[in-house]
Amino acid sequence: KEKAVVLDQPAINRALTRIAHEILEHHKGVDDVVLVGIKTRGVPLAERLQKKISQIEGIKVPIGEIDITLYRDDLSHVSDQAEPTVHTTDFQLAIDGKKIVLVDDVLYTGRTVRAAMDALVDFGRPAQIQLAVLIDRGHRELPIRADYIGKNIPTAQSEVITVRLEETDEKDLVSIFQN
Ligand code: 3GP
Ligand code: 5GP
Ligand code: MG
Repeated sequence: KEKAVVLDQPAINRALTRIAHEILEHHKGVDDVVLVGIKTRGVPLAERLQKKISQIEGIKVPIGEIDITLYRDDLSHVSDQAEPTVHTTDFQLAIDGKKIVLVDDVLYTGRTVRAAMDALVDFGRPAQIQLAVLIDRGHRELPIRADYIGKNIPTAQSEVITVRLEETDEKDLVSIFQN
């Protein structure tokens, strides 16, 4: 059951604009910055950040994607299930010495991000890995945190955040559901 809208389309857009500025400010530009979206919805979010950074700075940063498959058949018992593992990666990107910003829609236990970091360090030796998420819903099970956050939403474990994006779901809307 849908309980509340957390971010509407303008709010999502403003959060991503802010994050684009924060990335530029932190890195003092875009030198060696690479955006890597975690499938599925991290990918369009990374593309939107790439577009915003290019509108602000006039430079198109490289972008990659990574597919973490969750071997979890019941999403409501996420943390009881097996570890997420890397499914496929299309890494034509050179990541040695790069400052990678992983991009995902929701940060929860941190296990997906851990798997993504494992995959990245298998590919090369990035200078730095940061994390940008649209929503941090809490309940971390690993010592992982995001560097750039659209919105912190304290949730109950039984709640689920639904992220809909125009690219995948026809409209931009983040809401909170109670199973
Ligand atoms: P995403 O691929 O865009 O990230 O995990 C697969 C999909 O299921 C995710 O889409 C995510 O949006 C959705 N999902 C909704 N609730 C949960 C949840 O509690 N855990 C996980 N792992 N995924 C969830
Ligand atoms: P974690 O590995 O941190 O537990 O979960 C991160 C991944 O699971 C994210 O890619 C995200 O898509 C998905 N996820 C976890 N919880 C939720 C949630 O409440 N809503 C949505 N939409 N995705 C979630
Ligand atoms: Mg995701």
